[in-house]
Amino acid sequence: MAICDKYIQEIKEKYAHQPEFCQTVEEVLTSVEPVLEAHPEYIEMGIPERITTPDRQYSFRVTWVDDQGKVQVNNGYRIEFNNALGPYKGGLRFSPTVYPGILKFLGFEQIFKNSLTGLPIGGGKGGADFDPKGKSDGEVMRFCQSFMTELYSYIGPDTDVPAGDMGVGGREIGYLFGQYKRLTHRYDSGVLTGKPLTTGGLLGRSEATGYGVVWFLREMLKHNGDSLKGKTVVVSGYGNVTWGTIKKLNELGAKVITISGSEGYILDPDGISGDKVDYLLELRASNQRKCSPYAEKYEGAKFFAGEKPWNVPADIYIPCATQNEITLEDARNIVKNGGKYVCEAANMPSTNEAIKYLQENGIFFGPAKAANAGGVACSCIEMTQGAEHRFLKEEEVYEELEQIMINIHKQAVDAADKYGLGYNLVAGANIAGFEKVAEAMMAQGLF
Ligand code: 2IT
Repeated sequence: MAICDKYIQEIKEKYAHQPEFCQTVEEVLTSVEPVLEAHPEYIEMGIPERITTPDRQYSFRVTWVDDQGKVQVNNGYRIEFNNALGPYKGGLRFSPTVYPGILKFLGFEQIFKNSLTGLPIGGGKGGADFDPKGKSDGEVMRFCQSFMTELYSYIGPDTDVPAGDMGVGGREIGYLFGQYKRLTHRYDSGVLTGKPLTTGGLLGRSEATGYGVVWFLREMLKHNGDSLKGKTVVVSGYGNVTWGTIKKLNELGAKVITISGSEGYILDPDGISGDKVDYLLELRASNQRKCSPYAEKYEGAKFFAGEKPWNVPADIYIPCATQNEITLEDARNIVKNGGKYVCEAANMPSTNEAIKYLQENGIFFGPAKAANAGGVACSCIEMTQGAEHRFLKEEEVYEELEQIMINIHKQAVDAADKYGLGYNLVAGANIAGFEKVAEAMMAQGLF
């Protein structure tokens, strides 16, 4: 029996009520099996148990008043998962789907993603079961202020540094930062990242995740003697990550033909380029969680209600929306339709069965924790900018980001090679991310 099986089994029994967390633990521990075999001292020092258990988890009530004067109550959380490499770092998600299992899966993934960036950041995640859909600006501000009132004593530029995730963008981070400042009387620029540009934000942070994904994808293609020029791409989502991804794909000569929302997907055979790309920002700002208005605005585009875009034939597929949006059935469609590459931009958008099927059927697969690490990498650059009390130029940011993405791809390739696993970026990314954290944990004694 493989060493990792025992740990995976224990987690599955103990956390059966948190299936997303069990899913990511299974993926990571299965990948690092050869590392555990080579390092019995990791087992002796309890690395598998300790790395799968958060350092600490905060949960708090968030009380606020809506526009009708009615009292509203939500649940807020911050999970500080592992700080072996640096302060806890990871986004906040505001969505009615948020519960501790979602944040534990995101926090666990974040440990290895942050490790892969090569920057000194640990892993954490937080959020609330607040639904931004249809909320007024005032309601969002009052919610953020109340959320920060509960959170501020746990975070700090060298302790724990939240950022955005689904439902949390520059506007929300601005309100959260304003309240942190009110409560502490400190302009701790490095306490939050993804700040508005007027408030210590980093030029290029909004584009960072999407640009990073495409630079990572370009490395995958290069490795296989291929290029993005003339490739047809199916992407999902319509938010910030989708927007940045499409912008960079267009720049590098690929053609993007889909976006999606929770209510269906858009097929635009002419390609989503020019002002259509900026229209995505409008869609997102409307807070309606819908992509269908795109088809009303642009001739030739068609809306498919209640469907996902994975049955549309293309060379490359980039899930940018949410967890588990590519199931085994979707993976079968991708293979059947002649797809060659799947590169994950959202966190854990593919089920483990889907990943396995895609890899077994010759699809080159780029896992999220490697491919979408550009966002958090730029967050760390934003922390540095804050600490240095200056502003970086956009070119400086992009130059560093591009290099980070090239390095992440190389680390994953090398790690898989070291254990004789071939071009397996899933195993390689998990191994490279894990090794650094495990070594730091060994160096720091029991915690
Ligand atoms: O999933 C992610 O990497 C993020 N939401 C960004 C985290 C961050 O701290 O910038």
